[in-house]
Amino acid sequence: MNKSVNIMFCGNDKVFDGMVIVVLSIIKYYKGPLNINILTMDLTNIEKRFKAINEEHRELLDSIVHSTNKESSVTLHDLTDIFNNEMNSNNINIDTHYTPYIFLRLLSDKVDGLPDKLIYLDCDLVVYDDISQLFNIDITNYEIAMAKDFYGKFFINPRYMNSGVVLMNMEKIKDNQSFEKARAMCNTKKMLLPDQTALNKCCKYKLLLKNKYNEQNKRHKDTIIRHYSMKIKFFPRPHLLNIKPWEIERIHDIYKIYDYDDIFEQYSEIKKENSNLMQEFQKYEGKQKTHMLRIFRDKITKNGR
Ligand SMILES: [Mn+2]
Repeated sequence: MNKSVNIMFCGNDKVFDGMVIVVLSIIKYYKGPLNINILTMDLTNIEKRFKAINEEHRELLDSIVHSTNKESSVTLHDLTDIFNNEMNSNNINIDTHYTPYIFLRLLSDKVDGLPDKLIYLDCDLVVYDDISQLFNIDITNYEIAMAKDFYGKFFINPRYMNSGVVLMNMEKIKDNQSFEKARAMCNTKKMLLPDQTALNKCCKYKLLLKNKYNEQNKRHKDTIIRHYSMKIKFFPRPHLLNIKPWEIERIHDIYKIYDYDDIFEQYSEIKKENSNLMQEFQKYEGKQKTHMLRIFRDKITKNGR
């Protein structure tokens, strides 16, 4: 049996479309076994739309990865109880522009059955080359490995890293109690980008990844992962642009990106056949966008923070 590439996704059913696109783009280039772990939770008691990823979603992803490798697997982990115990009741960052699902990956040290080494991936990215290149990077002596944050390196600090792609060494993370510290920080300190800032601050041994593993601006020749995170545009006036990889028309019309149309085709086919599991409207960016614009303006006019 080949060594598998271990992947972790986090979220609710709203990001499932993104997960499908990430997985389709991974198996386009990597044909070996994948061990995919999804961390999810049901928070419908907080908001109706906070629904967990369910067994049917898992089966669909499972059938997708099996199309290229029979040894691949998809496992669902329900963290509702763990989250409620660790972060819900006394978390001062809970009621912000972000959903509580951003905290899931900070709970991964509490989950039984996760592999010791894994790649956490956001659901708003597209893989353009063999993912095992990232997985095989040696992080024996580090807790995590991340690439720089495209805007954070200007606005926050030059070493500020983006948490959309994180190669994790779970053993080291547990030994150093890094995520425990990160959770405590999120529960007690008001932060603009809580989960990402906590990861940056509470993990002591971080390896800096090359930008090609988490390219947030545009695809270059060597780009392995393109992360479609929010963009700041200056013309005709400063504004934010948040186009996600599953928004086919906007990706085409605004970004003029056509280089994963084959993935779109597969995605649309899957969506047609599984409309009950996929999203009709995926845009829940309103609050987040307003918040980010405020951070951005504050930084520029220097009256923020
Ligand atoms: Mn992202």
